Amino acid sequence: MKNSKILITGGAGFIGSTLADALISHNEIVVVDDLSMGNVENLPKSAKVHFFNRSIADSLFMEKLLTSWNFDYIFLLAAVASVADTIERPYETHIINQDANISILEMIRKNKLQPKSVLFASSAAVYGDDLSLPKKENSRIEPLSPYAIDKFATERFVINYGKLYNIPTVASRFFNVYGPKQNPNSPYSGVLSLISEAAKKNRKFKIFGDGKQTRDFVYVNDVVNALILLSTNKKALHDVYNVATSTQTELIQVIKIFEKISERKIQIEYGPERIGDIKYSYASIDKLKKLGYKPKYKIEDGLCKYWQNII
Ligand code: UD2
Repeated sequence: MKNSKILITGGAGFIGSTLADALISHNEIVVVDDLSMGNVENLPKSAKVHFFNRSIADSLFMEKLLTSWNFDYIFLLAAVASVADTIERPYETHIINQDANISILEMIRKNKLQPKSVLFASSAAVYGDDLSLPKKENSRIEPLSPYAIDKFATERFVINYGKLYNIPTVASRFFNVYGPKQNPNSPYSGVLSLISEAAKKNRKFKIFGDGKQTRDFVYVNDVVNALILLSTNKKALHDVYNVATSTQTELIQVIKIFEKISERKIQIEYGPERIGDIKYSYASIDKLKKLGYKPKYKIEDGLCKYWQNII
C-alpha cells in the first residue's frame, strides 16, 4: 500500500490510529472521527494526515469528501463500540453502526467511485453466546445486542453490495484487541486497558465472575497487519474473516502475566458475573491464515510491548 489516498473512519480511535501509524510513511491519510471515543493526540503528527472532526452520519460531508478525494483504500472503523451504549440508545447507535456505513457504500455506488478496497470492521459479538468453539466464520450467528445486530447486518450489506455492484469489499471480525492507545475511560473499555490502568494507578481491579472466562486477546499490531492484508489481497474479497490469534487465555491468567511483566501486584476484588457476559471465546483463524496471516504476538509478547509503551 504505497502512494495511496486512504480514508480511515474512526481513525482517531485505538485501532484506527494504530493503522494510521503503520500507513503514514508512504501514504496520504484522511481521518473522519467525531472524537466520541477517539483522541486527536492518537494520530501520527504528519502533514500527510488530514483530520476531520465529523460524524460519519453527516452524509453531506461524507459525500463531498468521498467524491473530492477519490480514495484508493477505505477502512470503515468508526462505531459506537460499547455494547452497553447500544442497549441504552439502540436507534441512535444504529444510525452510526449501520446506516452511516450503508450510506457510504451507496455514495461509492452512485458516484461510480473505484476504491481498490473497502473494509468494514465487524466483531466477534455476532457469534453471541453460541457454545461451539473455536468460533469459525460459518459458526452459528446469534447477534444479541443492537451492537451485534448492526455489525452483522452491515457485514452482509458490505459483502453483498460488493458482489452486486462490483465494489471490492471485505469484512473482518475482531476478537479482544488490546494495545497502547486503547481508551480505559469507560467500565466497558477493553479489560486489558482497565487492568493496565489499575496497575499504573495502583487501583483495585474488579473481576466479574470467577476469572475463568477466556478470551482470544489479540495485540493491535497483529490486527493492523490483518487489516492491511485483507485490503490488499484480492483473494480476500467479498468475504468475512476472524481477526484473532486462535488461543484462549483465562482472565485470571492474563492478570498473572501482566503482574509478572509490570512487576506490580494488582489488587483484585471479585464481583458478580456481568449480565450477558460470554464465558468462553476464541477464534479459528484458518481463513485468514490461508491468505498468509500469522499473528506475531503471543499474549506475553503483546503485554510486554503494551506495558513498555504506556509506562
Ligand atoms: C468484547 C468487545 C465487545 C463485543 C464483545 C463480543 C471489547 C472492549 N469489547 O467484549 O465490544 O464485541 O466482545 O463478545 O473488546 N471484565 C472484568 N472486569 C472489568 C471489565 C471486564 O472482569 O472491569 C471481564 C468481562 O466480564 C469479560 C472479560 O473481562 O468476561 C472481557 O471483557 P471486555 O469488556 O474486555 O470484552 P468482552 O469480550 O466482554
